Amino acid sequence: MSDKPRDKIYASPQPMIVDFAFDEKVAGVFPDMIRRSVPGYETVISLLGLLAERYAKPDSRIYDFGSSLGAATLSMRQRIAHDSCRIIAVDNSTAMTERCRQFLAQDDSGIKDSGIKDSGVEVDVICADIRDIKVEQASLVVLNFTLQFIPQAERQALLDQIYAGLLPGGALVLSEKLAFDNDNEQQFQSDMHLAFKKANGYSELEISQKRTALEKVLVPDSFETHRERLQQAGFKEVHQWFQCFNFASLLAVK
Ligand code: GEK
Repeated sequence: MSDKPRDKIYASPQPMIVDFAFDEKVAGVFPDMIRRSVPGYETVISLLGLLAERYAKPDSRIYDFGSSLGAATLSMRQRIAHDSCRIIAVDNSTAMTERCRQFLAQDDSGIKDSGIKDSGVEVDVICADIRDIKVEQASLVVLNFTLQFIPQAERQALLDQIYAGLLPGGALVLSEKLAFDNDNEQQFQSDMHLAFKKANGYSELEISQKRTALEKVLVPDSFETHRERLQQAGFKEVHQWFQCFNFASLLAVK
């Protein structure tokens, strides 16, 4: 059982379903919501720390785009060995960035008290649209379940500008909900995602109301589309390092 506030946002019938937004209500229950909705989320978060340990270079920047409450930032900060690195966590929801700053402040003391690691990696939390941020001197950029919220027509330009700001050998982690071209696979993966949400205590009503709210907001692409975009941006290596049902994570290296 989790001690996090429980997500009941879509638990009662809503007269009109409005488009999903990362507002105060969502930010308040976000850790519970994402854990119960995205299969493999906690594994991806913890393994991001290992990827950061491998790719973060001294005197470089690490960008966490669509940072929400800073789970990916925290995981990376705990594993990055170079104090001269700086993490730039960016989200355009004020509800998320305000809470993110509080979580980071709490984590700071937690690390020092436990004596696990006194991380000197500084974090800037910025409330902005990731499309307006110029990526510079980056050894690692993380888009952990964020690109899916950017209009499809703007995804290539964002990846191009991330590529331009990465150092040679730098990496992009791209985690996304996937769509599948094969109808049978699409059916299987969606069925399993539905089973996952039900097993985590979401009712049919909650699942269906949230699906309607997300319909125009979260638009998934196929693995092939992601790979083509990354290659077009210039990435020379693209690896899929994680998949759990219809959620996957790719690593692209410059
Ligand atoms: C995690 N990465 O816990 N500019 C900035 N932020 C944006 C934009 C944008 N244009 N569009 C959406 N967001 C996190 C989880 S959640 C995924 C990422 C999910 C932000 C949005 O405000 C939200 O906080 C985040 O992207 C997506 O590892 O909820 O499924």
